[in-house]
Amino acid sequence: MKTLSCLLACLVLLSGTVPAQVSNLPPTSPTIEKKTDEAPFDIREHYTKYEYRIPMRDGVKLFTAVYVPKDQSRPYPFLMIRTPYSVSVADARDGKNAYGEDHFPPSTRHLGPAAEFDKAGYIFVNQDVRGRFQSEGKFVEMYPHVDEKKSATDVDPSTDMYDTVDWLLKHVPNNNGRVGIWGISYPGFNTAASIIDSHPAIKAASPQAPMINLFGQGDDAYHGGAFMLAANFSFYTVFQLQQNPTAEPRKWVPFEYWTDNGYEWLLRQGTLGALSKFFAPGTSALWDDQVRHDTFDDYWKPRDLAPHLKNIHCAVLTVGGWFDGEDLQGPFSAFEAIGKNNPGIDNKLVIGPWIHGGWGRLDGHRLGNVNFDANTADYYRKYLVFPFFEHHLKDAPDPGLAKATVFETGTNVWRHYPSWPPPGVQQKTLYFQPAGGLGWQTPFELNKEAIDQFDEYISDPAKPVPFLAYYALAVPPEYMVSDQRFAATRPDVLTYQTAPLEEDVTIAGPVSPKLFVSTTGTDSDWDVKLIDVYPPDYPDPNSTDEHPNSKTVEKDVRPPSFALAGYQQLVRGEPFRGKFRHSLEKPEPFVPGQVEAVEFTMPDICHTFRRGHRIMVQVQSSWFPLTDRNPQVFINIPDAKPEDFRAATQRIYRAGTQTSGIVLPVQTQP
Ligand code: PG9
Repeated sequence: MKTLSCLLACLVLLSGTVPAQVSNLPPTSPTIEKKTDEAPFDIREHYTKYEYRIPMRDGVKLFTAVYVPKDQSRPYPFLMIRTPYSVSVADARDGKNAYGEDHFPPSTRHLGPAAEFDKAGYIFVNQDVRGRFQSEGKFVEMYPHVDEKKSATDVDPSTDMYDTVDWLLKHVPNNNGRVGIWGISYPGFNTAASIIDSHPAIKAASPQAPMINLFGQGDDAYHGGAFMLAANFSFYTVFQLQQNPTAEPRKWVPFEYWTDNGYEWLLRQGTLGALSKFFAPGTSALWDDQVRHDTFDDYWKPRDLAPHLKNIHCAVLTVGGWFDGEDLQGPFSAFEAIGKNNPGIDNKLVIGPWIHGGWGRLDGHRLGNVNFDANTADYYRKYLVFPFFEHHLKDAPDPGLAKATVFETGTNVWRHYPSWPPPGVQQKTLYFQPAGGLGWQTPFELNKEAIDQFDEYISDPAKPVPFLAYYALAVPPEYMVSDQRFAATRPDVLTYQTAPLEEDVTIAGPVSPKLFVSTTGTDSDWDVKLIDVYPPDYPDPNSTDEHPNSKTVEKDVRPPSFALAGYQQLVRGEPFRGKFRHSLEKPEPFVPGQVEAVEFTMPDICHTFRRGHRIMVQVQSSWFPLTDRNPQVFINIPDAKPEDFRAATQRIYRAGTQTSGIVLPVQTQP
């Protein structure tokens, strides 16, 4: 291991960075490793499957599939997943009957977070959560945690987990008395919610892309108070309440738009209220909850999991992706709350350059037209998540993971930090300047005569700014790194950019726009995009860059399709609905023409803008259909009528004391 550390230290020095904590991890593969064509691991050959209906304290029985290694020469830990999407590891979306002790996942799937787990041997436990598929009970969206449990009927994911673990320990032979739990997205939420008041046998958990707060904090439903329309309409037209237990998992049949142009289709539907007609009678309950609760109200407050993440006694490895279009903020909220509420536990974070769940199923070498020069997801599976569970559940050597293992885009290196955000960052403001400039000097410092300067545009809800330059349905995840040149040329998008950078600028942490605005309306969205502008002579991607594993590349991560010279890569974008500028609970109208401050925080990044690139900021008042349209009048938007939607003239002020800009956590030391 000493040799390895020396090697890593040399590599680290060569890469010009000395991470705050040199762990003993093997370095990221500097090249794209060819996958070995080994035969897929046959689960049926190595595991016996059992199905149980485990009784909870309130009498409800939860359907639980258990896969036990045939090799009984040694005891094994449990490794669980608790899901609302059917225990079928083949996922109910393929419509096959996923149940039955003779049904095994196809060789393309694995039972654990990575193929390594299946081969290493665990007792895998897959459970339908309460109220889903073959489990009894009532499904509740993001099941609120019950702090004061007074009787056996006070149940929640933590009690269901506690009762399940108790039962498994007593009924499944040859276990080693330890339990791990993991899951991505909703299963990630269930992982975080299930380890509260941990059962003592739970030794390790990995909440991955967990939803922590669906309103206002950047998870699935609302971002800055704007409703994430395209993603949620596509999701809730399929994810609906069921009469439980269901005889068979329904096939995940995506909504049929009869077009590939989601922008035009959703624009043509007009208002949020008009979309209800596309739900069969009695199937819109979950959708209605999302749409009707459009402030941080008594529906959303108990569903904010962060304040309940207490009394956790296991090691936690929270995982997320910089380009997760669904639950980008959840991993940061979970990592922060678990660390704050449970001092002393082994609480760690991994963030890679991945789309939602990409770390579990892709090799992570590319997204859209952006290349990461290594199989980042393979690295995570092999050197991060697998050793984490092996150590805590089987006493394998401690992998020595850093507190925060994060992939720095732009330079394409893994950083191993003692905290997140990392030490050594300085909050600096890039100010909007005249003629579309962007710089560390205020316009006032540039020109003392500069007062009351502003830029303005007309925002027309009938012609909202698209979030894609091409036709698509739902939300193609590559949008989070896509080219923004199509928007920069629009008259309803303000664009500010620096001169070409004379040196690298690394941003590590949350990014906070601070705007001074006015509108002729009484409400408005202020959507901000931070963009990396490639130089005009940037070399074309290697057209022979036929990734050796290109057959494994999913449509989400399509290979480069054009030259990158002048590419305007989205690094982070976030909407903000102006009526929430003082409170997410109590929206307030704008006074037409009155200048107001609008300040908000966008989810974290870890990105280096390379020397010769430019930093760009775009500001706009619609981002469709990523978010729903703001009528630009102060109104209850779910009840808005088509005639309520009005154009407005928007102003961004950049002079005197009302100088708009964006606050960036600039890394001053590597
Ligand atoms: N992030 C997905 C989701 C959860 C809850 C509401 C809407 C979407 C998911 O993949 O679970």
